[in-house]
Amino acid sequence: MSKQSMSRRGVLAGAATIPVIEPAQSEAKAAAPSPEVPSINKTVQGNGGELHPLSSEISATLTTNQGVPIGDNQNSLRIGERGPTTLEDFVLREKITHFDHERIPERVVHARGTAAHGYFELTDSLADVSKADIFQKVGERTPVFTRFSTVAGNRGSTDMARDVRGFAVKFYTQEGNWDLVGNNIPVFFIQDAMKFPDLVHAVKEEPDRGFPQAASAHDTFWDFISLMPESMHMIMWVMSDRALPRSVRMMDGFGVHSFRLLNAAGKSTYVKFHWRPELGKQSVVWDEAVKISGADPDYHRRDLWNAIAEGDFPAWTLSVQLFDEEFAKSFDFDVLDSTKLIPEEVIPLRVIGRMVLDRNPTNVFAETEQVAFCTSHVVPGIDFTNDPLLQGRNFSYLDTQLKRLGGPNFHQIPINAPRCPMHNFQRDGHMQMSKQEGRISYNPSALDGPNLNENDAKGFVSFREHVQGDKLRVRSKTFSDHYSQARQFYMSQTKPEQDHIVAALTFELSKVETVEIRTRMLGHLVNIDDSLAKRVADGLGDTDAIVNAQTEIKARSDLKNSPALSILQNAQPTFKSRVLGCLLGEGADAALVSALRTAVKSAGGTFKTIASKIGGVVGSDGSRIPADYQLDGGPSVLFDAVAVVTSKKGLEELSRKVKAVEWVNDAFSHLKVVGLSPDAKPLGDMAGVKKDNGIISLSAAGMDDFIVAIKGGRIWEREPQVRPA
Ligand code: HDE
Repeated sequence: MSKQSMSRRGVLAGAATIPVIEPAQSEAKAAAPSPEVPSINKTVQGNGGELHPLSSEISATLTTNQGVPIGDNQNSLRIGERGPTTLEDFVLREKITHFDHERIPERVVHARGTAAHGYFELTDSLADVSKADIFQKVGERTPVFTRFSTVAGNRGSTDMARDVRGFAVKFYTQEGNWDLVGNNIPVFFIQDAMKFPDLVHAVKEEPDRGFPQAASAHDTFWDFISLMPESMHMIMWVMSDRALPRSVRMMDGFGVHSFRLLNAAGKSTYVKFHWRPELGKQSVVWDEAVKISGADPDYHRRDLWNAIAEGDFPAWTLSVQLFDEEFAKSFDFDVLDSTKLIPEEVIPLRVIGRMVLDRNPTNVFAETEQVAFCTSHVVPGIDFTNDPLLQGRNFSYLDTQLKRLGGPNFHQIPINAPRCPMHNFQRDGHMQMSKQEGRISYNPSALDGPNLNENDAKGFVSFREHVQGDKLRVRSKTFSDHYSQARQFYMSQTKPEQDHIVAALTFELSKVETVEIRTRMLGHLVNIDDSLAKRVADGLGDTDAIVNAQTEIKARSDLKNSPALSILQNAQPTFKSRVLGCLLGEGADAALVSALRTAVKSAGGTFKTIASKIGGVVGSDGSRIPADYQLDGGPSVLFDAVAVVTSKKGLEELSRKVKAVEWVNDAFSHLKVVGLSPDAKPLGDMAGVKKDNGIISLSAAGMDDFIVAIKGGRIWEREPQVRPA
């Protein structure tokens, strides 16, 4: 027998397997104990069962799921060296079977998500209006797990789609889990849960062709929308910059529906929940979003992960808008209609707490994928309203989790398990993980056994609401105004923000092949605002007269503008947590690079270098300045502001590269602040850079102008020049 055939290939001599003689080096390494292995085994063990006294001896050994030590993890059991594999090979079959079942159904919507652990700290007590424990004691911290998501795309789609973002928070309170399953936009497309499957089918990839992925710019979406006037307010939001967040750390969150808070006396106060990012809101421009999708489709998840890993913990304030029945009756719109919001100028936000995300998941499947949010997960002191969307959601989420997670015991998966005592007489079921002992599995019982009883003082009690009426399939007339708040949103935007809405509608509708759908949409836009419709029609090259869509209620023009609805009117100058990309040429002024790095860091930002080679460049003082990105892998779309530092010699080399010219041109056309060292100016000229407030000459002697400029964000005045209407 040759030496080779005696190796770990598992040869048969007669009926007996010849034992391993010469394990390959890598195999020996795989089998050798390493510090990580025991903990892996422990996790696999993970059923709470006690270890057999002998098993510690083999704790570094790979085992099957039954705990059987595995002798060979490289080769399947076969007949003869080149023969067929045996059915008997339970090690192979178990491993492959488990692998085949690794995926669970992805979420039909919100499939692509990223999440983190953290805490919520109460800063203002709501004890007068809610008996919920989480709202009582100022300073009390409640653990949370928060998942951000896009809606339309599948799990592997880009983070940068134009889309609503999910903002779902699971609070592990002392009285059970409360899930606030919100979005980054305060209104929704539809008014009744009945329409949700239609909406989602319309926006998802078209079923006959399987595309487009993660995009609303196609016929079925706009066909549906153009037949659903109730979606117009939401359409204004999703065509705005809100649908293109720069980072999930820089976007709002909203509970959307009106909920109820109940105090100890059972008194109800309506509430709307708002999350506000402490880093301020920031969006990207559309062309940037498209290019980031190519450069880094994981842009948002990487950003969140890195920030938390580096200790730069994102935080949001939680605010409430509180109101009573009297306000609800007097308000211009129905507070049960999720296509409407209550402007902050009408009911100001009261800040009650702060959420900080300070820990990344350690296993995306176990945590981000298996987390099961349900709107029906509320705690005593928080209750529902009759919003027909919320009522439908209360059914849908639980139903979804049963399908996705496979059975009624999904609350036992660690990420979903409450962190407070939990006991009842629900028993058994698929994947029951606990040993539910004893004779008593019912209530009431007078036998010896667990004596669990309801508690009407502490327990969940629904708001006592008087409800009476005929059983009907109707939509309340109070839900009929579809255009007024759409108009109010559009009117409340700054000029650049309005331009973006026009551009987004023009882009999306230009992708619609069926002319009638485009015409129908223009009929809705003209109901919102004449000039909006005309500008979009003009952008589409549609010269026909626009015919108003039929409507019972015309858009009101008496609603006051709400500056709170605009991102730009609320922007605070800051470079905190933002990134500066510095393109380096050979011989770059080392003192200038160092001054830039220091200034950016002291403004709270991150400094990244980009060079033709990942090895970096040799600076003016002869020392090597390493690069964080090679030019092709570090396009300027990945940075909030840019600088180019080069010598004359380095300039020559950079100018020959289309990529370097494109790098500067993109930054300029994405309205970024561009800092240029004296020798970098010709590269700016080649890239079409024209002098404005955002084009700064860099000098090691003074960084102040540059830092003030980058804190200001984008140079909006440049936009008409680079993207004329
Ligand atoms: Fe959801 N939604 N939704 N939704 N939704 C789901 O639940 C549904 C709605 C939202 O990170 C699903 O576990 C219906 C509004 C978020 O895991 C599903 C209706 C808002 C997430 C579902 C709505 C949301 C979901 C899919 C109309 C903002 C992701 C997977 C009545 C307030 C949570 C899942 C996570 C997920 C149903 C409308 C937010 C199918 C029927 C309005 C953030 O159950």
